[in-house]
Amino acid sequence: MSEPLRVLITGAAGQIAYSLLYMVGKGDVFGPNQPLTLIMLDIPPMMAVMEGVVMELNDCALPLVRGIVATADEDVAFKDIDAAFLVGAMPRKEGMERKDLLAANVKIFKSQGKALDKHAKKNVKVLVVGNPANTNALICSKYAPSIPKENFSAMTRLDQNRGQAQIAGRLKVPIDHVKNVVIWGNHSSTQFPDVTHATVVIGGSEKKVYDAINDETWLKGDFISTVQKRGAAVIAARKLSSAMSAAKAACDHMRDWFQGTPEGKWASMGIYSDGSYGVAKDVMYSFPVTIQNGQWKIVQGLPVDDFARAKMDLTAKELCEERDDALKVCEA
Ligand code: NAX
Repeated sequence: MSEPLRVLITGAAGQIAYSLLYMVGKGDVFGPNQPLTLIMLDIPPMMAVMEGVVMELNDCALPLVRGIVATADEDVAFKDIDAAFLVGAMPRKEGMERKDLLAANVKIFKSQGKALDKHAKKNVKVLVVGNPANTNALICSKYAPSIPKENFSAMTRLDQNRGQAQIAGRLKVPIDHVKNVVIWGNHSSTQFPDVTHATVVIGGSEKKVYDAINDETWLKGDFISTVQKRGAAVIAARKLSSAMSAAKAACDHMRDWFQGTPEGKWASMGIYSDGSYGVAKDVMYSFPVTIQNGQWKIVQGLPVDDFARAKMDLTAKELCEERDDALKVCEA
C-alpha cells in the first residue's frame, strides 16, 4: 500500500461535503487500495458542526481513512495536499445581488489560491465546486502562480450527468449506455449542454443520440433548458440545493482526473481556455476532454454549427464579464 494521499475538502460542515467525505473516504475517487488523510476546512463558527461530522466519519469505520484533520486555518488545511475539493463558498442570501455574491466568493478563492501557492504540492489537482465555480477556479489559479494552470478546474460534471440522465430516461436505457454529452462554458444558466456528438447503445447497437431520439425540437429546446435549470428545480422541490448529486459529480470528476477517462468516453470540465473552438482565452471554460496519466486534453475537431456557435459564444461572454468583475474585486 502506498503512502496516504492528502485530500482537502473545504466547506466540510456543509451539505455537499456531508456526502462527499463518505464517498471519497470509501475509495470512490482514488481507488480501493489508496489510503487517505482527509483534511476538512470550514470557517470558525462551523467548528462544532464539523466536529460532529468527524465523529460520524470515524464511526463509518472506513479502512482507507488513516487520518482526519479538521481545521479553520488555511495554513494547516493546504499543507502538502495532493488533491483539493474546494466546495466551501458563501451562499446567496436574500436580497444579495449576483455581483455581491461574486465579490464575497472571489475573496475566499483569492485567499485559498495564495494558500495553495504557499503550502500545497506543486502537482496538486484542484477542483472548484463552490459557485461561481468557473470564475472562482480562475481566481484561485491566478493567485497560485507556482502551480500549473492545468491543475485547476471547475465542476460541470453535474451538468453532464444531468444531461445523460435526461437522455437515458427518455430512451429508457441504463445511464451508462449514453456517452459524450458535452457541457460547454459556464456552470450557470448560460451553459450549453450539447448532444450533437453523444451516442447511445440501444437494442444492442450504438447510435447517435440525435437519431435515436429523433426529435430536434426537444433536443434543442426542453432538453437544454431542463439541464440548465435543473439546479433551480431541485431547490424548488427539496428546499435545499443539489448535494448528493453534486458530491457524486465531484467524485466522478476527480476520479477521471486521477485515474483517466475510459476509452472512447469524454468528460466535461471547466479548464483554462487555450482558445480552442474559438473560445476566449483566460477564462475557465468547460470543454470535453480525455484524460490519461493525470493530464487532460481537449477533444479537438468537433464540428460546430451556427446553433452551437451562438450558444458557445454567449456563455463565453458571460465568463469574460465575470472574470473582469472578479479581477476588479481582487485588485481593489
Ligand atoms: P452549504 O452552505 O451547505 O455549505 C457550504 C459550507 O462552506 C458551509 O459550511 C460554510 O461555512 C463553508 N464555507 C464558507 N466559507 C468558507 C471558507 N472561506 N472556507 C471554508 N469553508 C467555507 O453549501 P453546499 O450545498 O455544500 O454547496 C457548496 C457550494 O457548491 C455552493 O457555492 C453551491 O452554490 C455550489 N454548487 C456547485 C455546483 C456545481 O455543479 N459546480 C452544484 C452544487 C452546488 O450548488
